Amino acid sequence: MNVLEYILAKRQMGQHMLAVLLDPEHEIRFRKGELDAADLIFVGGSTGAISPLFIDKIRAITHRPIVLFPGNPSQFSPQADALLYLSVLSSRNPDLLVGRQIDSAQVIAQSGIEVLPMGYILIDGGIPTSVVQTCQSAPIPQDQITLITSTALAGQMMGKQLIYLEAGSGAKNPVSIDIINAVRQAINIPLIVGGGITTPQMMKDAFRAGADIVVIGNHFERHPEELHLFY
Ligand code: 1GP
Repeated sequence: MNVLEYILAKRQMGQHMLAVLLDPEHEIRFRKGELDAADLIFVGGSTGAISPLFIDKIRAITHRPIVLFPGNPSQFSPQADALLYLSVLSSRNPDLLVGRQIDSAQVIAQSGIEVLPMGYILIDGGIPTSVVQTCQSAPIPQDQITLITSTALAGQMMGKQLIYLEAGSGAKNPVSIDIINAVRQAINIPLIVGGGITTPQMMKDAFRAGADIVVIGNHFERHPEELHLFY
């Protein structure tokens, strides 16, 4: 079963998924088996390269699928199980919409890695997050729900297989319940939500509003021992 089939199968069974985001520039603080409490392991989100050794280290401690979530085209490692092949749909910068994808297309295709086409929508998280700086693209204000919903819907109609609503790592304001709700009503592909989620209740609220996958990075970097509390 590939990663998309795994996600769709869980979704069909009505199961929500927790993705733990690991930064390749930081030490992995989880012990063997602990990450199995999550459903997916995302790797990336910073500027640092992703070494094969980093993927090997994760594999040594968990059987969960390892999915690349690159901050730039150099964050690629064929050792992972799949790649979130993202297009920043909230941007009007052609480089983020299609340019970087073209630059990395040949290498990715030749690697044979599973590619997951994903519409990535930056939403204002209340503080200047690194993802906004990396993308150099303004996030959509949280009150522009119609624009956010239309952007997600356009992504689905363009053939994306996943939509990611991103408030940015360490966001003060996570993506609101109203936004998740509205986007859920509009699309029928898996919906990922992340940025600033730090408690089991916040995760559950996002699931209840319609998120299929919640991504948590910062909180588990500080408190890896709390992962089991989220299930
Ligand atoms: C960032 O959405 C992810 O890309 C996770 O954000 O680090 O705030 O959990 P946090």
